[in-house]
Amino acid sequence: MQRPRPWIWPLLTVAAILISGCSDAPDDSAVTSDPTSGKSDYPETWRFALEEIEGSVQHAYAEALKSHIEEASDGQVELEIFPYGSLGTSSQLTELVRNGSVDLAFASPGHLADLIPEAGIFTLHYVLPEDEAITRALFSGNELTGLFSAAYNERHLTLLGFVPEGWMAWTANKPLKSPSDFEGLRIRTMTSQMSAEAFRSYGADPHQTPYSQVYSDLQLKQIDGQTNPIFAIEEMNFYEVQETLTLPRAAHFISSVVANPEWYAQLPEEQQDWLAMALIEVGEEAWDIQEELNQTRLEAMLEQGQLAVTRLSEEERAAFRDASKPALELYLRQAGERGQQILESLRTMIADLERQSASGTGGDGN
Ligand code: 6CS
Repeated sequence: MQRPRPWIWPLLTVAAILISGCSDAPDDSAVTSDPTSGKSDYPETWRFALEEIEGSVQHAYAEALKSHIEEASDGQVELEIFPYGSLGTSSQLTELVRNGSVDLAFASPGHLADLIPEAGIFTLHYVLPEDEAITRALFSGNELTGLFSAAYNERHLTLLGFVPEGWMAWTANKPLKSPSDFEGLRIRTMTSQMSAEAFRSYGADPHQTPYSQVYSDLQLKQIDGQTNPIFAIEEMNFYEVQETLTLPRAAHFISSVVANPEWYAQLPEEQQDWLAMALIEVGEEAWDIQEELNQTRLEAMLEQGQLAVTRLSEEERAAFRDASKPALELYLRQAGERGQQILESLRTMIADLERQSASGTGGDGN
């Protein structure tokens, strides 16, 4: 499938200006309701901005959310999806949802952590468990989301949930098996200070750039490597301009789904319920969506025979875990007391899930 590349950013600015000027709030004169059914006779449109292109995990998630909401509302609500490339960079999307130009958006902590340092915990390495069933349980239910709600609210965002999108892989032109392999490596990271610090801790020279710039920077040799989940490395064609893929099992790519607080607050209770129900249902499907996409995209890249894959041993991972401490210290400095509490709560939740798993009692993260 031909995917968009290169990116035409000036057009996006125009699109962002256009969308900021339009509103779906119905003009009173146009509203006609059937008083017997309580239904308005026009569909209401909710605008959902994505940080990823069509075919991605976020796009599959948004399509699933769309069908759940449209079905639950019997067509009274339509979800309009704006894939990456139609509105702006991740940071710009966050601004669009904060100012109400879009209603819903994906906001990845890797970009968001400068605004919401508490969310930067997901940029840290070796904090989330290696066991995927435990990670899945951790992200199901509302307990984890609840830890971050106040931090998001204070920065004018309503947090609706976190979406895990798979393990982050490292690509470069050499295997990255020890921190010394990172010495001086110009690696592209997401734009927050914490994203960069995770690799500066290994001795790398991080370049914090938008997603849309990564391919050309690799092609033009402005950078030596980058980090992203496997499905993204395939669909953004990064594998075409890289020779190695290292699988360190250090961090998952986590994104968050956010809403504009005023938009969310003015939704009738019934619509908030449709949204809440759809988020629960799609949240359960999201893990399978990412697992399938990451698996099939890895196979597709391997078939092309262009990338050499390295999986780190436990010993090699331990060396990175030791070297990652400066990034944890930056998180604690920037996220303060609440960040410390989030870290402790997260560790307690993981330990509880590990105990339940070891004793065979399971657990769903609630
Ligand atoms: O690397 C990035 O910037 C982006 N990566 C993914 C997989 N999703 C969105 C994010 O902006």
